[in-house]
Amino acid sequence: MSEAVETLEGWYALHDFRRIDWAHWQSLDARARQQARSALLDLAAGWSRQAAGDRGSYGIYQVLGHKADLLLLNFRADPGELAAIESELDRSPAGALLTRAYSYFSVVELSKYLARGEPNPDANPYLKSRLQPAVPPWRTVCFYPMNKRRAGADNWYMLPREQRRDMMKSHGLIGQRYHDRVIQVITGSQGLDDWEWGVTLFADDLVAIKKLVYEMRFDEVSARFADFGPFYLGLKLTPEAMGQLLA
Ligand code: 76R
Repeated sequence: MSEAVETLEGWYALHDFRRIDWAHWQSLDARARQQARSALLDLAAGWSRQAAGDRGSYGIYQVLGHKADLLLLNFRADPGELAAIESELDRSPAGALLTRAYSYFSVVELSKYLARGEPNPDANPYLKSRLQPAVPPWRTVCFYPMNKRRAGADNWYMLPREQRRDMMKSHGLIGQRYHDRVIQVITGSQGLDDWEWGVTLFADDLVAIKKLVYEMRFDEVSARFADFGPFYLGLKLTPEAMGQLLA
């Protein structure tokens, strides 16, 4: 058996993709629309207070295309807080308008392939900021789930650890060149959701995301060992702009 890589876990993540039920919205009068809008703004104000107190972070995005209308992204220390976020929304006056399109539950993960020494998040502010990520104010987000392949000779999990580490090093070097333009948050979901990892990429310019993902396709870790799920692309909304969608 080859040796598993140790991982560090941080905040839990819920990527909650919602569809706006426009038929239902059409059937509401102005007062009911207003109620739904202010319920949603109240919820977002609560998320914003958590973020201001470093007890979590959040981002709201308008999703392009048919797969969803909104992405409500929340990071929290406890999965119960994420469960509460879901049910508060569902029970609020906005709940009936926002049906579920997709969701992904995972936990921020750093692997120790490239770590030197024994990482200690309490003594290392950089590590802490990676494990408890702030959502950047950047315009675009891209989310997709992925697996590492287990097929014949291309079985990631049967490779010796050193070989995996060398490949991850090459992966990291490509990524590093996008350091100023793309922030990646890798969340692990082994045993938690349908895929093994969630990939969340933030950038101001979505072309930077496209170029990074394309370049990585040629790198062995992705070219030989990665299988990808659906891709979701979102543009950042202020809570007010989200509310405006329902006004
Ligand atoms: O965390 C670090 O910065 C150290 C180096 C590093 C690791 C360990 C790193 C860097 N990644 C790591 C782990 Mn990554 N990453 C992806 C994808 O679309 C694709 O081809 C793959 C999706 C992208 C785009 C990306 C970007 N990375 C991982 C893991 C866990 C694997 C495991 O443990 O087996 C996955 C699934 C994954 C996937 N990676 C970077 C980036 C970028 C941009 C960086 C550089 C970060 C920086 O230096 O700022």
